[in-house]
Amino acid sequence: MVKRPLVGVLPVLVMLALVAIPAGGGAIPSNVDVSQRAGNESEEAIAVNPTNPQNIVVVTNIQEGFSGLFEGVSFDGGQTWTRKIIATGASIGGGADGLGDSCCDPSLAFDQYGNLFLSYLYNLENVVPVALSTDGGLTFDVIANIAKPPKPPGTKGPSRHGEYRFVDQETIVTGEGSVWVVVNGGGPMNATGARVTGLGQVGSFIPAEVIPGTNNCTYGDIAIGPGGKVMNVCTLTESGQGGGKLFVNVDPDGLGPAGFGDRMFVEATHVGGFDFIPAQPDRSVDAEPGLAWDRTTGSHRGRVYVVYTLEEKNESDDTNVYVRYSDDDGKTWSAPTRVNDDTGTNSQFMSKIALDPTTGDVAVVWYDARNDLGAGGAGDTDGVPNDDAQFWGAFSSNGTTFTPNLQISAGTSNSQVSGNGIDYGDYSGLAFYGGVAHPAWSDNSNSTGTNPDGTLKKLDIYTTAVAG
Ligand SMILES: [Ca+2]
Ligand SMILES: [Ca+2]
Ligand SMILES: [Ca+2]
Ligand SMILES: [Ca+2]
Repeated sequence: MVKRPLVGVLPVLVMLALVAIPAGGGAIPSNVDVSQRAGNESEEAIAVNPTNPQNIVVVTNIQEGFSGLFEGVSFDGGQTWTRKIIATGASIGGGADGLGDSCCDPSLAFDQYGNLFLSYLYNLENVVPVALSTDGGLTFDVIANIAKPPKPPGTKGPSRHGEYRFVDQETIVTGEGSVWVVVNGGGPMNATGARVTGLGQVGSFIPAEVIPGTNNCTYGDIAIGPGGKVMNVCTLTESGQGGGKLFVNVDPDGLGPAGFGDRMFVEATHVGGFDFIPAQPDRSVDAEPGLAWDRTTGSHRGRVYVVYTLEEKNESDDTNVYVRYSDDDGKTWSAPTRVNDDTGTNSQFMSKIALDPTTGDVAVVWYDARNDLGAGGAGDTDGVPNDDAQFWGAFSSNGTTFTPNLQISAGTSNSQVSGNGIDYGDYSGLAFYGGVAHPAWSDNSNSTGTNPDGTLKKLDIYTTAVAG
């Protein structure tokens, strides 16, 4: 997310140790440094190939000039990674890989056929690329550039004020034989999708739809439900340190002729579009809502989960991670369940949710400052309270009860000393398949001893495997 106007080989021990650790067992799972590169990496997307769960792909921002994206590809379940920089062209279609010029905001999704979709923001152009890989992330081709939706002649549709002055905050998802992209079109949110019938078999994207009532509603997510219906979530407003109202809209027939319906209110989070907390002092956080929709044949088929950050008292910096769910396509929502189980008042932020399509279970991960009391020790790098973060997570089979929280990162990070300018960025990454969660986060602890500029406290991208 741009949030305008602001504008190797691993040691044998690690290879042997990257075995999924059951949640709640108290042990911290073995961390792997995916990027191992000088400079800062942040804003990480991660996806697991359902046709070969040993195939995992990570794409992230790189700091220098926001020109190019880091990509890591693994074919051994995340133990070892090939690493490269992609999308370093000067304009659309440019560069050795044809991915053009990139700024940031990568989003990734594998589908049931093994197609890997990548979306990101160009540096210059106000369209959104969709790139497809049919070889597990080794190579990509841009198959579409999503443009401003056509204006229906003679109709008075949803407000489109300022549309496509810029594009921001795109997200790509798959499911039910479709791929969908949602993007902040400079005013309202826009969404489009395409039919997918097999590996490399992707139809044309439908003309982008304007999602009603979403002017200045952004930093959201999109999910595909049973039968191909689609839900968007976003947060109002896109600026400030308060507000942060969450709304969802549903397109009931997905790629069919019906558009998105009216927005439905979910929650007031007290987290504005740029809400500063000690652990994100340069970038701030937003409520960062995320969706996961159960398309399994299990007992909660049709249940859609939303995760978000809520600040208990506005400007208290006591942010917490909550989950609610809906069994009626967003019309009504369950009572909120607080996921983080600490007893203090420090910050939890930038959560991510993912649903395992083989079980219907959900995983939630987030950055967590619970162990930074400013008193030294493992959770505090500098004697200042609540400004250092670890990465934590929990699992649930129903959205109401969660496992005891699991510390995922072995180390403790301080985003500001990285000099990244955007701290850990705007989001974290999570994939969940076959009973194993694969989180991805920005980390400058150098707990693995593999960060080439770890002594300078630059950020690398870390991952691990956690059995849910
Ligand atoms: Ca606030
Ligand atoms: Ca808290
Ligand atoms: Ca501290
Ligand atoms: Ca680095």
